[in-house]
Amino acid sequence: PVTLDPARFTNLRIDPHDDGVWVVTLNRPHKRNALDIDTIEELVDFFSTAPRADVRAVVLAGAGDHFCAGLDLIEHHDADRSPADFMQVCLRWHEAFNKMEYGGVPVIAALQGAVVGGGLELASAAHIRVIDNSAYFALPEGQRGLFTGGGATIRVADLVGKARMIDMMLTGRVYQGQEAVELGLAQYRVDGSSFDKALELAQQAACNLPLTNFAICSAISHMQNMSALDAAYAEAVVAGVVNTQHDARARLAAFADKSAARVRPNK
Ligand code: 1HE
Repeated sequence: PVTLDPARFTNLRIDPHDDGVWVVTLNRPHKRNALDIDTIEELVDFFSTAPRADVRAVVLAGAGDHFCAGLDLIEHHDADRSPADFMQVCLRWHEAFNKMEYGGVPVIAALQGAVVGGGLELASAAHIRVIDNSAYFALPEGQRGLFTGGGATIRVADLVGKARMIDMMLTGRVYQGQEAVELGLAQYRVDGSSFDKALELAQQAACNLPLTNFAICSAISHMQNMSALDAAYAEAVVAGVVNTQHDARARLAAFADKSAARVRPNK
């Protein structure tokens, strides 16, 4: 494995736990965790390295009352970028978020307060999203004279559907609470702390075999981009590798000798 030294990160706070869960916290609460270039580069660094650094699952959180306010509008304003410059910025966002979604390490987003614009683009690249009662989702780009550039046209449209995404951008519509769960913006909503729930889910995911999680957190996303015929072929290849892995033998043996837990309905 390669080393992933928490000390090399500034805008992210990186906190490895003994069980292989790493907590990655956007740490510019005074700027509502707006995504400037340096933060994006740290996300690229972390999520490019994590799959090779024994990171078994990630909780992605935001410090303070808001998860993330999206693109750093002040940096963008001050930089007065050319079209080509901003295209390059967007390509770095895509690099970071693609490494998250396709990297093979489960990423659980713990959301509170504003999850807006690029903040929603970031959250939608996670594999599971958990909200508390303060969380709200929006795409205010339309009102700011901007357009999404961090993958929302793919991932947010995928979560809520094209028509809802267009409405969110045209009218600034905000989704929160149970409605956000029903739309698929989040999979869990808790009355208490979204961080605690996200950590619990990450700990559960970290108990799976890493190769299995790699398949779940990369193959399914890749397959969505394929024709059904190619996806079925790729599924067979992935299952060929994953379902014959040496480390799975003990789990299968435990099922065979009846010592493994059975799947039961919720109480
Ligand atoms: C920021 C940003 C930001 C806050 N860039 N600095 N995103 C948006 O349009 C969301 C813009 N932000 C907001 O609507 C609000 O700030 C919040 C709802 C997130 C939080 O409200 P509030 O009242 O708690 O904070 P605030 O007073 O608005 O902001 C506190 C500070 O954070 C203030 O800085 P200060 O130095 O004056 O104290 C704000 O300037 C700063 N701040 N949000 C920079 N976004 C690849 S394309 C992606 C396209 C987009 O993401 S467009 C952005 C959409």
